[in-house]
Amino acid sequence: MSDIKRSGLLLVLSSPSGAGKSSISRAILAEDENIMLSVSATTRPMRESEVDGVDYNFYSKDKFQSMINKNQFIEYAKVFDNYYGTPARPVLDALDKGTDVMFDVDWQGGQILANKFTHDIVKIFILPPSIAELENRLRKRAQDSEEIIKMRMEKSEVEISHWNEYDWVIINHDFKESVEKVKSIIESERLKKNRQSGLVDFVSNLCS
Ligand SMILES: Nc1nc2c(ncn2[C@@H]2O[C@H](COP(=O)(O)OP(=O)(O)O)[C@@H](O)[C@H]2O)c(=O)[nH]1
Ligand SMILES: [Mg+2]
Repeated sequence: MSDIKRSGLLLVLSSPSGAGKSSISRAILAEDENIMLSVSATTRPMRESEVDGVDYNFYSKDKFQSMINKNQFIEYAKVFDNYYGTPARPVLDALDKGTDVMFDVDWQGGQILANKFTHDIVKIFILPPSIAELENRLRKRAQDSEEIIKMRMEKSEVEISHWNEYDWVIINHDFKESVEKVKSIIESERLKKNRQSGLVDFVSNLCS
């Protein structure tokens, strides 16, 4: 009776490009074995630093479209000029086993996931300390052309405008501090009473 498993949490992390979200999520994933990353599919070209199947599944537009047709995405969106989507199967399997799943998706993905998984969703938004700092980080990364950096900066404003749809907001002044903050959010969310399986039995044993 007491080992009814809770289903996993959906940890949605959004931010404008260059706010530090990817580094933060990587640090959390490396430390916590009960969290897996939802590896998205995308039609955008692979960056030099990326690994196919690890950072994204890099697909052609045709392959992506055929997955849409077969209903294989939980959500997908057009971001910049490319498609990004969350493959359903790995996510549903993990949640079923009680594994928490982290999502690096934009505000559109966040909205759809929140509508589909009302109870188990945790939405976290990462803000840059300033717009100048955001542009700095995009340039330092030196992975994108000037034209793409400009477009990303314009899109950043749209992404930032959705901050209020999130449960938790972190201003990323300091990488290590931000990682600690995300960790404490996850710990707190796991401690919510209706997410602690076996609590009723535990308490009734305690008092019998
Ligand atoms: N809706 C949705 N957005 C995604 C997905 N995967 C990535 N994104 C978002 O697409 C945007 C662009 O991602 P990317 O091209 O990797 O550039 P980045 O901004 O440097 O991380 C980011 O806001 C990601 O969070 C997905 O599966 N669904
Ligand atoms: Mg990213």
